[in-house]
Amino acid sequence: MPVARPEPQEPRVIAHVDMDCFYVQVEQRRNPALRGQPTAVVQYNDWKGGGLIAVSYEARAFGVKRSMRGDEAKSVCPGINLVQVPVARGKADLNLYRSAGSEVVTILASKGKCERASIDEVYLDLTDAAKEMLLQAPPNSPDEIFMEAAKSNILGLPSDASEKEKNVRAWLCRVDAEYEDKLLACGAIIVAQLRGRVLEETQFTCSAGIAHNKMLAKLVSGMHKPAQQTVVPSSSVQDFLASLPVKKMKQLGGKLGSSLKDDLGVETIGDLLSFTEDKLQEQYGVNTGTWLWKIARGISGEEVEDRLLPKSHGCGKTFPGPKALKNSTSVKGWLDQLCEELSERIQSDLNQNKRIAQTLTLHARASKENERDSVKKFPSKSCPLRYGIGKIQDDAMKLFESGLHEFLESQSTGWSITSLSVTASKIFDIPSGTSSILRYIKGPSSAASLDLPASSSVPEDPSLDNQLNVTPIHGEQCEPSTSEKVDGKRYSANEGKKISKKLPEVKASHPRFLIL
Ligand code: TTP
Ligand code: CA
Ligand code: CA
Repeated sequence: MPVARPEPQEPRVIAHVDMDCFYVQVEQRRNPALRGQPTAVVQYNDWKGGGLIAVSYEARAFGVKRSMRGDEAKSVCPGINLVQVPVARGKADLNLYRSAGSEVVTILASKGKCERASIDEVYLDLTDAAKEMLLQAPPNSPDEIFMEAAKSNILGLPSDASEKEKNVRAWLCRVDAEYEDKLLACGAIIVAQLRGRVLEETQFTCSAGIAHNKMLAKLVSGMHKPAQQTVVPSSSVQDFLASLPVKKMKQLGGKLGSSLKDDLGVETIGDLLSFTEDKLQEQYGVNTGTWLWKIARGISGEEVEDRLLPKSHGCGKTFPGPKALKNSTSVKGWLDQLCEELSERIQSDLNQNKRIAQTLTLHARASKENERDSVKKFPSKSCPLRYGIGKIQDDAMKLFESGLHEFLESQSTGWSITSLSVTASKIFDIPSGTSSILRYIKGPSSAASLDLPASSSVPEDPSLDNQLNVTPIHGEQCEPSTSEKVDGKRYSANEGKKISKKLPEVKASHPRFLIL
């Protein structure tokens, strides 16, 4: 459920940085012959040439889209290079892309608080760096970085292309500007500098949004791509939101967004301005109502978290068309593979970063025989996570069976599964000096469970109990999202008034989007 956070008193400078056609760039770095060529990365699959998951901007110019399969992409762009995602255990192996993302994060984290938000994007809080720049070297030096910053897109400036750079340069160094605009100008220069370093050190281009809060920075980072940045001065927020379709907002991609449209006739974020806070609270509850009232005004107090590591680990696979799984044996075979990878990933997170995951969640997409568009979704199921491949595999299968039972509503009908994923979440740092836990988890065998000594100094959490049952602790219906956050283009959310209560923290992942 979206919650309105108190707004900070002081203006902040927040950036959202998103890599351009990320997997394609990683492949282009591996094989420079692909640079500048129409290229797409394809998910391992031989059905209709595999599903596209990343498309270069050259290929986009031919009309190639991520929703296409390889065969279709070839028909609209015969010269396209299709690169297969590396495969391990019969499924996509994203390690290459994950570590490329980490290279970028290391550079971006050098100027302030950095939150890794997905495999290819981060939020940065550049407030202190911008203040320091303003004190020491106000933005007026015509060096390379300034020239790059002068290519920024500043919302609200005249869009006359021939004058654009001149206008932006003037905006960046206005002496009579408001303090908060001056900070934003410094932010634009810092981001230009960071993007330059990313390019130099990794060969990757990225795009960015720079604003006074996370929400606005995220909304504009994908507005001008590739290799560009967009700045949102406070004075242009109202115009920007006035025409912004509600679905562009991360939390409004689902039922809440649909309800705004159907029940209140709200099409754009700006349309929300015609409702009082009371009315929105009455309709959607106190928290969501206030949150809606605030976003209509571009207000968002959400902090950038100091986190360079992923919030969860997920492994998934889709089984499109004829590949759909139709019996428990084949589901078990694939679940075992997914759990093996998940187990390796959480184990290495534990070894390298001293972090423990507490919750195991299973998501699936299913349909019933003779029911093409099943209304009922396969419910996501969670349970406390027990370390050790065998335990994770057993628990995941039990979660699947429990979900299937609910999905079928006691009918004895055929079914098919078109996507499966397992996620390890609620990850926390082991407090330093807690060696007993490490010893326990590493254990004498690889199937050691997370049996914590009673004297452990780990924060209390019911899922860390020394109990081995796998009764799902969250048995809620969870809508599998149809999209992941994609630079403002496609979103999903489950924040409707009713379902938000049922979904405390477990989010469904995009079946084709493999979480960090
Ligand atoms: P995105 O940032 O959504 O897209 P992108 O980086 O390919 O392109 P853009 O320039 O528009 O930002 O996703 C980052 C990577 O995540 C993408 O390169 C491939 C992967 N991905 C999937 O595997 N499946 C998906 O459905 C999506 C949306 C992304
Ligand atoms: Ca991207
Ligand atoms: Ca992204």
